[in-house]
Amino acid sequence: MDPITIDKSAAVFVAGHRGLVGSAVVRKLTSLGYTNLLLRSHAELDLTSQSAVDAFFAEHKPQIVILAAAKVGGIHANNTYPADFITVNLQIQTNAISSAFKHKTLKLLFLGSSCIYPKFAPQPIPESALLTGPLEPTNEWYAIAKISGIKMCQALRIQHSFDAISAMPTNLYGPNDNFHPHNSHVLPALLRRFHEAKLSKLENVVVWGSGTPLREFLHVDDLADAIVFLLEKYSGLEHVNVGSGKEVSIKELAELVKEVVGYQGQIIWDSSKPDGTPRKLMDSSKLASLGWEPKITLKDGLADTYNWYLENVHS
Ligand code: GFB
Repeated sequence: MDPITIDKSAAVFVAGHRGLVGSAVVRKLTSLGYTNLLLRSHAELDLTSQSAVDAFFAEHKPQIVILAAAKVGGIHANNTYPADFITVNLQIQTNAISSAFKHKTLKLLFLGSSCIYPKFAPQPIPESALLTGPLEPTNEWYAIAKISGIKMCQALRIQHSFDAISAMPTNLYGPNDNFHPHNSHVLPALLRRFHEAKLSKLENVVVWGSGTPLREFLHVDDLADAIVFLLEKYSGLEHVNVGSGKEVSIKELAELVKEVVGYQGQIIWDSSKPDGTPRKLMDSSKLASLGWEPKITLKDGLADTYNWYLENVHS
């Protein structure tokens, strides 16, 4: 199937437009001149309600759907609320994908996560590693939901030629991230903890785990760029990894956040907290071969995110 040409006036439904990914996609589409974005807050449209989602699609008939709505969280939230992570994500994606198909959406992009891959997948992780081994237990519930989304897109493409593609981003960060002290991902959690420690003149900051896990981080504006690139250029069965290609240890990340925030105290490691998967670097060579590459370095992205946090969350 060849990629369709997307008109800038096409009706584009960005599900989850207030979240980290959705808000970045809206910024990107707006800057490119897309004029007909369909945006609904959670209060306006409950994506877990099949009847509400179907009525929305029946009325507005979105031509393009970017499925960036999901229940997400860091290692602690995933480990603590497994029922919420599997149930809510399966509901949101099943409702949106099936209604998009039923109401003849021209193209849908489903967003997954690098945690779909086995805990001990070969590194860097190629797309072909999917379903080749057991998942990381702390986030298998979320991962199973996301794997189901990929498979649903593939099944609809095979059986009905529905143009649904899936992108698998690595660990993301940026404006509109969740800065909750316990339920967020490591990068926003540390930005907040080091900032508050600086203000309170604390001597120590506690960071979870051993510091040895390796993670790859991508600024969400780079992801939004890749999403639009894939919508315009890709129409294939297999999902596509979207990473920065650069990995850092959690210890290196903590040092970098400390530097960006300007905190002077010590770091203490809490080994009672889980490390999660030891390493998670994606092989994004497929996307590179299509002609896309990331632009934002971790240091620049961290500084940008810290500024956003200062202006919008905590001053
Ligand atoms: O960001 P994070 O929760 O995501 O944790 P995962 C990454 C690493 O940072 C782990 C350590 O080794 C944590 O132990 N860490 C250190 C911290 N301090 C903190 C802290 O204050 N908060 C957090 N959250 N971590 C998630 C999955 O796994 O990755 C999700 O649970 C999703 O499902 C996401 O896939 C991208 O990379 O471990």
